[in-house]
Amino acid sequence: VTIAREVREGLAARQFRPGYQPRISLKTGRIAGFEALARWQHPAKGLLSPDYFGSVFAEHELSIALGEEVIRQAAADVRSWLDQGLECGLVAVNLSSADFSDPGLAVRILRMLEEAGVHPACFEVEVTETVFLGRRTATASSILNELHKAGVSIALDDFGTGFTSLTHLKQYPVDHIKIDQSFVQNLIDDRVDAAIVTAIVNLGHAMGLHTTAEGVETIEQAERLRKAGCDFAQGRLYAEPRSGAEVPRIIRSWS
Ligand code: G
Ligand code: G
Ligand code: MN
Ligand code: NA
Repeated sequence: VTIAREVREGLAARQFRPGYQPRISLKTGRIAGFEALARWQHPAKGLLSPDYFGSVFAEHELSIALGEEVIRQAAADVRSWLDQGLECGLVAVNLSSADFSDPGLAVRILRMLEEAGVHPACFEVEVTETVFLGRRTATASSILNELHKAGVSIALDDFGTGFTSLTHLKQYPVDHIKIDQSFVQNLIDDRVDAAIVTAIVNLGHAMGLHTTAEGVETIEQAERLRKAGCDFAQGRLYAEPRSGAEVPRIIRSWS
């Protein structure tokens, strides 16, 4: 069986769900939000991450179907947390370039949020700069503008790697920069990585954007990031991605 076929079957059997990883404010030490990451509760293979099935994010039809499953569940979860009086902050979902092959992507996302009774301002979409390359940049631009106008926050994911061009920060409605974990990993020992992180944080602030450091694993890294002025941190130091059922406990322990 190909992975695409397996994923299709898993989707039909409702085996996919979001894993939520908290994002913590380095200023207050409180929860600022969560990133929803697709997870597969496989009947035979256990809990699988995109290491196993992530290749389908490059396939238009399947990435869209999987994204829809994650967004729908995330929206329902947010509604239920808010109903319990829990402040979950901004909940982010990831979009791949393939998702932008659908010109109706923004309308579809906004409809899912509306159906769940969740305000768009509770949501964020994370995109990497690959969506700004290739033939469909005009479509990507209008989709992001549509989402942004409705109140959805736009995050640039994996910032600083691959296709970074500062022009993207001018051309697209970006609210939030997520500093790639590769710069965070050796932040303490590598002066170049430390300089890059500081430069990204300063650039973000000069433009009025929020900054999050990803892949934060140690207290030393978090402390260095806080001193550099980085707003938020995400990583194993705080929590691995967890099921929706575990989120209320995470919110309570960080508030
Ligand atoms: O936890 P981690 O292994 O989940 O994530 C691996 C990669 O998969 C990340 O780059 C993340 O952006 C991507 N990813 C996770 N969930 C989704 C999703 O629902 N849609 C898309 N397009 N990408 C996702
Ligand atoms: O969407 P994005 O490409 O940013 O996906 C983030 C990835 O980082 C996911 O695969 C997630 O599981 C992973 N991750 C989360 N916390 C940590 C961490 O502390 N260290 C490392 N190396 N990876 C992490
Ligand atoms: Mn991400
Ligand atoms: Na990232």
